[in-house]
Amino acid sequence: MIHRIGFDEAMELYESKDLNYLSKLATDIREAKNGKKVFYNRNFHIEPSNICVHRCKFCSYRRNDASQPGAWSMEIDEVREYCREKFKNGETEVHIVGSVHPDRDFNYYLELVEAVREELPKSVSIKAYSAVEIDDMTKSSGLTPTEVLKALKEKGVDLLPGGGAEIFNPEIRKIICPDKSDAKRWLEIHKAAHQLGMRTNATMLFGHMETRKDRIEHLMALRELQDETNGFDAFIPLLFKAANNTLSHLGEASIIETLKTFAITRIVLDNIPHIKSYWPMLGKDLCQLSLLYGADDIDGTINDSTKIYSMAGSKEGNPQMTSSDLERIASEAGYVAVERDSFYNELSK
Ligand code: V47
Repeated sequence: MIHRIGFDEAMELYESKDLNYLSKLATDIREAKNGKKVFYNRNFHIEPSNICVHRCKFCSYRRNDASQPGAWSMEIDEVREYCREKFKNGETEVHIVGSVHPDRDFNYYLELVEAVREELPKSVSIKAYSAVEIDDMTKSSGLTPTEVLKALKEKGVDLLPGGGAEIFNPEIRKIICPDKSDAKRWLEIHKAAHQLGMRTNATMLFGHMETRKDRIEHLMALRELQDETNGFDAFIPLLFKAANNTLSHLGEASIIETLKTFAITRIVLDNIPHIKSYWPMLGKDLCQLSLLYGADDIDGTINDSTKIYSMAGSKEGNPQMTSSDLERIASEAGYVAVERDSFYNELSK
């Protein structure tokens, strides 16, 4: 049994220049938890709109209103058509992530889930919405998080994605996303989901203004909630991409800092089973390398259905991979790719 790491020890490891040692520590933990398996799923995203009331400085995707170039907003029928277009190869998950649209109310989001549920087979899980979107739904409906989540669950939401966590430090949050749900609210919404028996993910946006200390504190807040609820399945370190946003001048974290962050994440989050390496944002090469620093999940086939990262400068312009592409990424790193469903049940071929 590896002992639980404290803040000072985590900081010390982060400062270490011995990348091989960090890789070894993280790999020992990932192999104790997940053996030689690298999980992936067949999935696609629905991004219903990029028109958003929030002004997050790291976001390259958002637009103020429909008149701005590059803005879009899907009506329910368009969402239905999009599902028919994207569902092709036995996908098992659809991930809905959008924006906090100024003119959409709670009913729209319920109808959207209902439409997706009707268009896709029962074997497809619906992962929606982020805690920030759910917080907005509580405001527009006057309901509590639990009531909103219950209603979404009834319409067909199976699990929650990890978006909107950014970095929990209030001072940094005040600068990069001043007007959206704070850390306390994000954690409260995930806790409410866990109490309803819903599995959720967690994220951390790193490589902008935050320090290593902020990152470790973020991880520890997640670890504390997980001790209480055990509702998180996966943690996704999201590398800040710097193109076309108001934080572009900050540049991006180096490859070494990124790999160290994966390793520290795996070491600190001893109670979260999976660390997901999200290739549409990292790029395929860095995603593959992260498998040697604690990651055990490479998410999905995507089918060219997300724009958030390409708009922020990811080199994966129209992201899509086949199962064999994902299997190759895992096997070259010395691992065995295993297709999973949204709840990490292994699927046989
Ligand atoms: O919260 C926005 C991030 C997140 C940028 O749960 C950016 O399986 C980098 O949460 N550079 C939304 N990141 C996406 C998300 C997610 C992604 C993949 C898998 C899962 C999951 C969840 O995207 C936002 C924000 O942190 N983001 N802009 C950017 N410029």
